[in-house]
Amino acid sequence: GPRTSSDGFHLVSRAPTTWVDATPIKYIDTTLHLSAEGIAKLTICRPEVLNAFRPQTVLELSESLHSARNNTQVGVIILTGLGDEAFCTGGDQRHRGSGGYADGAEPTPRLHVLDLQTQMRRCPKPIIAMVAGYAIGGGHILHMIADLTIAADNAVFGQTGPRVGSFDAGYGSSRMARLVGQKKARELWFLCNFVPAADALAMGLVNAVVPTAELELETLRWCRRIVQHSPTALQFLKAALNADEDGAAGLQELGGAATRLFYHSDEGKEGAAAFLQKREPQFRAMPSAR
Ligand code: S0N
Repeated sequence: GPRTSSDGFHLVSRAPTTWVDATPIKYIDTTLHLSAEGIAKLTICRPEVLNAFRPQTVLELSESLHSARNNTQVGVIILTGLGDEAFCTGGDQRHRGSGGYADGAEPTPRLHVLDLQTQMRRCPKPIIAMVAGYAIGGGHILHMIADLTIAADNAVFGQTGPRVGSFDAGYGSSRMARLVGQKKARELWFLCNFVPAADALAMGLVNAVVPTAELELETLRWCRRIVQHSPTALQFLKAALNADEDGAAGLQELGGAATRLFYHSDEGKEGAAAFLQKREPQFRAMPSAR
């Protein structure tokens, strides 16, 4: 008969984890949870607007992502929305004015979420979008930028830009075309039709679809698998896969990761040591791969 799977993924636990609430006291729109298993979870908590984001929401997500990145115990980051109705429905249209989004705390309106997109893309740790319900507009783009997406069977994906007088001509366009191809990307943007979970899976827009009640358990299984793996290998793979799309910025990311590794080598250390000791570096005496 056919060989059974030998990658061992079926053996990885789908048990619940114990979340510790690490949300800073000042947060009002989002939460941050940590698990001792090396997992961070960022949750948008605005179910009354289907988890649409306002500037405050984006600011909090950005701070949490920064803190999860800096936390050496964290190996993988989940981004999600509170409840089963929505992952995120994009920019809160009540906060949209001329020139962007504002909630009174900013000198001038702008598109805060673009900074978050870049930060997610540059985060050296894998980010998993855990999507139940709507992933629409700017929320759909956040899921596309996440490294992986696990969807509940009630998930719905799509853009509304042309319907509400908006568009994302950055990652929201280029990333989508890479994921689903130019024809489908143009269909999603031009027609603003929504895609149900099963179709999203067939299009390559998501990695897996599971019953809504099992969404977090299955996502945890993927997280547990990832945290078993070499963080440096994962960082380089993310940077390499980004570099193919991100031009000079992508090369900077990949190159920076390489430089960081080089600093650990005898040859790298010799340069700094020689400078500080005011002597000529002895690079040729160092073991090297050449
Ligand atoms: C998701 C939809 C289709 C769900 O419809 P449904 O099931 O009928 O529910 P509703 O009754 O419509 O929603 C329940 C309550 O939630 C509120 N709500 C939902 N989405 C938003 C939102 N985005 N902003 C504010 N409120 C929202 C509803 O109003 C309702 O509240 P009540 O009961 O009080 O009336 C449907 O809700 C829908 O179509 N939502 C709007 C989706 C949308 O258009 N999102 C914005 C799209 N644009 C972006 O996200 C751009 C993001 C961005 O920042 C950006 C990035 C790059 C470049 C440009 C931009 C840019 O903004 O221009």
